[in-house]
Amino acid sequence: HATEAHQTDLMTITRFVLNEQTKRPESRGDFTILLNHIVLGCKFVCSAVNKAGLAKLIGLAGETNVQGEEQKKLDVLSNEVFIKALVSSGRTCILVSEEDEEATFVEPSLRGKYSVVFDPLDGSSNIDCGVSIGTIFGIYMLKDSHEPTIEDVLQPGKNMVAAGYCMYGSSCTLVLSTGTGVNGFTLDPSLGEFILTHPNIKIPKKGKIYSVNEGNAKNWDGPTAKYVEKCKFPKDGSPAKSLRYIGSMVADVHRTLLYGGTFLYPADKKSPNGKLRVLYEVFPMSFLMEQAGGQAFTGKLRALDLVPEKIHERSPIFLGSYDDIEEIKALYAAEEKAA
Ligand code: P6P
Repeated sequence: HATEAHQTDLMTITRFVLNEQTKRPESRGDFTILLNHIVLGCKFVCSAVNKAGLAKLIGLAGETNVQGEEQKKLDVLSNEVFIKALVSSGRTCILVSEEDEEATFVEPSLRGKYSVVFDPLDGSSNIDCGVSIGTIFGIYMLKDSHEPTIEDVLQPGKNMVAAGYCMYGSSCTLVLSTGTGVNGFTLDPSLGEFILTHPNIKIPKKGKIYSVNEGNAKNWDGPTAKYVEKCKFPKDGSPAKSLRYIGSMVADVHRTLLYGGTFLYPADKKSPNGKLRVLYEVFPMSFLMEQAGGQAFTGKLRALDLVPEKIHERSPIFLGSYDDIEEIKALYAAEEKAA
């Protein structure tokens, strides 16, 4: 009967979130409406990315497609779709996108109580070789109704009410947390619905994989170098870890969430704040990691405690299995003490 139930009792992402939200007395359905518009954006991007292989159809900026239309790069196109979907939801007030230098302040007639920070197509440089890429998003709720200012999105990640990513790979998987655990949904193209496929995701306490761009090794600081050395040449006789690095954050983080281990984008001499952006890469992934029982650390503090000063600022990030990140924190603490 279980399979029958599955076939007829479809747990779509909308139904799942509605169930969660109705448990909150103050909920008026706004979040569910907002999420539905984010899901619409993800469905569009999934379809466009899958077609991207037919380059002539999608083309790249500056090229024209078979209809002779000027084609936009996929990340520009995706950004426009998300901005329009979020504004038209009538539930947002400030939008921060990796693609836009300035934040978007929604006009008063369409203004709602949520701010959304997002990277519409992270890792888009990997499209041409078919590597999985993704949309990453985080959601803040405005405390009370006041004229929104940029300060309303320069909040620590721990104030986010929800975060998630959608990975465009062999299948289209949306992983979401609204603060009560992490759940994964897979797009069923025949229904056009995201169906619950990964309920209550928990990251293994320890992992056998580390994920970092070893090409930056010459620029790493002491603790990072020591941690990677320990992964490759363990002193306690345990087996060496495997290195898995895809170079697309959503894909590397999704594997880490499901299989365990660590994902690092450390600071280095060339980039003292690392490469990944605080608001729409570090915070959402750190939120998910903590909700799944893992940790996220910047080398100095808990990632979600960071208070951003600029909407595109960067931070080093070490995230993954709880015990593995404890090891990294101990190495940084030891360096702190020795200093
Ligand atoms: P590197 C992709 O360009 C990205 O922003 C993330 O998705 C990814 O984790 C990182 O950069 C890869 O950076 O320097 O290792 O190529």
